[in-house]
Amino acid sequence: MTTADAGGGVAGAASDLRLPAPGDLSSMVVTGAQFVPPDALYPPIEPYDSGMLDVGDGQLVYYEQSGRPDGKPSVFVHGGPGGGGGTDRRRFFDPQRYRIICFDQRQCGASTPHASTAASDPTVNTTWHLVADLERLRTHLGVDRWLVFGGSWGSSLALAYAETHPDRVTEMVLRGIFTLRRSELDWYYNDGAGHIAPEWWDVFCEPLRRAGHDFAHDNIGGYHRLLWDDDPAIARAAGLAWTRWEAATSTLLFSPAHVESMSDPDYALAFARIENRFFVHGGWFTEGQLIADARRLRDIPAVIVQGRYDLPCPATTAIDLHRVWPEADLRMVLAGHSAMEPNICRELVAATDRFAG
Ligand code: STX
Repeated sequence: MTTADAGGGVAGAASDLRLPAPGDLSSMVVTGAQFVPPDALYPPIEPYDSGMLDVGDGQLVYYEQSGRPDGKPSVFVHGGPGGGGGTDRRRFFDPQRYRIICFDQRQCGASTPHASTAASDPTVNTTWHLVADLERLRTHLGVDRWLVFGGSWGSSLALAYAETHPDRVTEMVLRGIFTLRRSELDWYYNDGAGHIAPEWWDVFCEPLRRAGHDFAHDNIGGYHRLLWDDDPAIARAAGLAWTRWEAATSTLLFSPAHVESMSDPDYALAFARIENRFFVHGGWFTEGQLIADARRLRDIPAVIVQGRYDLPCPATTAIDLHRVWPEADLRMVLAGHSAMEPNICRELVAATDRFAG
């Protein structure tokens, strides 16, 4: 698209690359107080148990349990892929009624080895490894069946898991539906969402421009080369630009604090490397697989929460999923993408409350 060619032109060492600080562009976009209403989430809690599960391939997966040990089992499947970590994810469930299980997917969050390091082997991290890890975690914890909660990539992995093991899933709570079809990846990384957030699209394009990338197609492939460049300065700058694009476009009202929260260089590099590689491979799905196979889920009670103005994961996908799974309760709300959007977190908590029994 045209903005890819704007503003660049001066060839320079990629290590000179200067990315705007998270707040620098805030005067150019719609901003506003972005807050989670104080009573929308349950209060912060600490886990009563945590550990590192050996899932093979030299991989240790961090998990934790919070809430009520004899409560209704639920598993929180985080997004990205690569967006592990954090403590607010525990707060979507009533701790008096739920046994809340959270984990960091391979190579991100507290799981090791971390994707930002040379020790990590990207080839042992695919969707189907993660589906197997969920089963390993379930049996390790002695859980028979559980509620599966996931937003964004967490919805993709939750769907892949439930379509493979439907008998293990009691209910599903899904948000910001994402199924990695070609059209979804093109919208967000090639020619689509950049028309709505051109200032941040320009930041996303800058590392590619520096590398002489041809913007006619395949920005994901272009980034793949940069994120694994031998020069750590190139890889790190690419990691930040890729991740900030997502952070900046994930809230309906631009939030510098949200961008800042995803700007730790190790976090950003791991997030970008894992996402990028999964997207290069289309998630190891056949085109349209997750939606076609959703017919296997029709007996599972489910709520789908979708922000009408979700840029990373536009509403098309939630609507397409709902067409093959009309029994699911689709709640379209005035919001962008993030689980912390006020209208989204309210609906998510209402859904877990409804399923708490
Ligand atoms: N990736 C969308 C996704 O799964 C295209 C996602 N976006 N942000 C997140 O996840 C975090 C909230 C985990 C940072």
